[in-house]
Amino acid sequence: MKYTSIHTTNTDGIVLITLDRPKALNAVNTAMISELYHFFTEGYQQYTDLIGVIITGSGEKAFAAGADIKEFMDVADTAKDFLRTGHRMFDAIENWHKPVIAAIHGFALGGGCELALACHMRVIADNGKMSFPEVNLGLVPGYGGTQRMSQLIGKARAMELMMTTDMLPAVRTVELGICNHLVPVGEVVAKSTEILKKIGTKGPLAIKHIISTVNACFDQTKNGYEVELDAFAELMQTQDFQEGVSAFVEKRKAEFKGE
Ligand code: DAK
Repeated sequence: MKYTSIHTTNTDGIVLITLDRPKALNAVNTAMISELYHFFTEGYQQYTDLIGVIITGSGEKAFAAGADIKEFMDVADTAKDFLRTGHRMFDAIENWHKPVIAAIHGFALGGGCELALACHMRVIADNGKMSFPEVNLGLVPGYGGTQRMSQLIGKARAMELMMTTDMLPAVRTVELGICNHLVPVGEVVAKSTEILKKIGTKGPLAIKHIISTVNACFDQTKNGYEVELDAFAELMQTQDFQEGVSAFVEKRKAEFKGE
């Protein structure tokens, strides 16, 4: 698939996905949704030794200023199908087997905020701002934002944020636990890369199961404790576990193969 709304670059197993619609402040349109879905389900397979992915926005003003308002005016009759296609993409990111970090500068609004929330972690620049403006348009967040934001900050704060459309400054997003780190403008990708490089020294199968077990905590169809038991038992059968223990005993760095 040829990407037109995003572009990707790979540096030492860390793929940087740049949302590439700077003239529209990287508003999330249908093409961007299908390209991101393609990347996280098929496109990534072209890269070997992948450690993780960083998603960022092009231009200086925004990570993404929402779903593309001009586009979704035309889809009122098929809104549910439209949203389900979006959900499928956001879920693919949330449940991806390797870490995904949103590197946020400027506006992360509405659907752009929801995209950041679907990632496993968030690094925000000091000019970053997050908000849900949907009620200004007579809507609710539709790409999982009501759920993921409530999971992160709790019911009362999520209610206020979505009802008032207050714009959260970067420092507040970190205080509330939405973003992991606050860094100067221009350093979001570097900080995200630093985190992924550290994760890249760990057992990849264990990292995959950290994602699935932590996600199970927020999945009402799953018993997270059972998911954890299964993950632990499975990991004990792996060569990575043997390698981790041997490296500890031999006082050397482990070299994990993801097997
Ligand atoms: N969609 C489309 N274009 C956008 C956009 C957006 N969300 N945000 C900005 N742009 C475009 C502007 O129209 C403008 O384009 P031109 O006029 O130059 O052609 C260009 O980006 C630059 O924007 P501004 O000139 O407005 O820049 P400023 O610095 O003055 O203002 C701003 C920046 C972020 C405060 C402002 O652009 C703004 O308020 N943007 C809209 C924010 C917003 O309300 N976002 C949408 C949230 S609601 C659905 C599925 C999902 C959703 C809805 C329905 N269905 C399946 C039906 C989700 C909805 C949302 O995300």
